Amino acid sequence: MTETTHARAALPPGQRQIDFFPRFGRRVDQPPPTVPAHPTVVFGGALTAPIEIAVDELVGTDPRELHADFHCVAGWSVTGLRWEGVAFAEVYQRYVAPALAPGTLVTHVLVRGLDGEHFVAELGDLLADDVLLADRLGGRPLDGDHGAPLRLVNPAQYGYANIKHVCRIDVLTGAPQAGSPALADRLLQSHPRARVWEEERHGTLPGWLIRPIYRVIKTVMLASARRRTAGESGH
Ligand SMILES: Nc1nc2c(c(=O)[nH]1)N[C@H]1C(S)=C(S)[C@@H](COP(=O)(O)O)O[C@H]1N2
Ligand SMILES: [Mo]
Repeated sequence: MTETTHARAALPPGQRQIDFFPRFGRRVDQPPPTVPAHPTVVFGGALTAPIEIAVDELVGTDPRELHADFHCVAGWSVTGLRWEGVAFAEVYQRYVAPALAPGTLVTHVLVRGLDGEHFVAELGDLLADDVLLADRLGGRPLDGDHGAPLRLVNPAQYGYANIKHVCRIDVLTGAPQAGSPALADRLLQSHPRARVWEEERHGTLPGWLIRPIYRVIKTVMLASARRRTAGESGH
């Protein structure tokens, strides 16, 4: 079992603990994506050829357990989640590294979900010991709310880096060119590293400065997440 390397008494700066794990994120207005009968992950980018691996095979028969807190950039945290899955570093060593042409220097990793959400992380941030591709939460298979069939779990990074419904992982030899984002995306711009203990909430503004805007979003979105949860358990 792995405890998160950032197991500390307090929460990261600007975070408040909540007592349930909401379905959250930019796509909450849509239902969770349909999971294929035999889900796979395609690895591509700087590989000599893309490879497709079944989720079951990726996770294997000896899953790793990770106890960790989860921190959303909007300011809520849940503590003591129990994930099971495979270490990202293990997947990288087993499948990705052998498929690279000699001399290829991977710097970044683009992780994509079935709903189209994605995040580009630095490779080093994903090779940490407590980064998992998880297929189970709280002793049960991941449900649609929290990222079925497989999600990235990196407790050191804000929720938006913890891509759900993972279906594709591209390794890159440089940071992708930033496009020209829409105004809303510029306002709530992600940080390339998104480390929670450094409060890297935002790409250009200091984390504490953007807190009030996120606090409003958190209040509104958590209220509807709570209503949805209550509605479901009422049946
Ligand atoms: N595929 C996908 N992954 C995603 C998101 C999303 O909308 N789609 N939202 C992100 C954000 S902003 C957060 S806070 C967490 C929320 O995870 P949860 O729904 O399990 O609480 O998922 C992250 N990963
Ligand atoms: Mo988030």
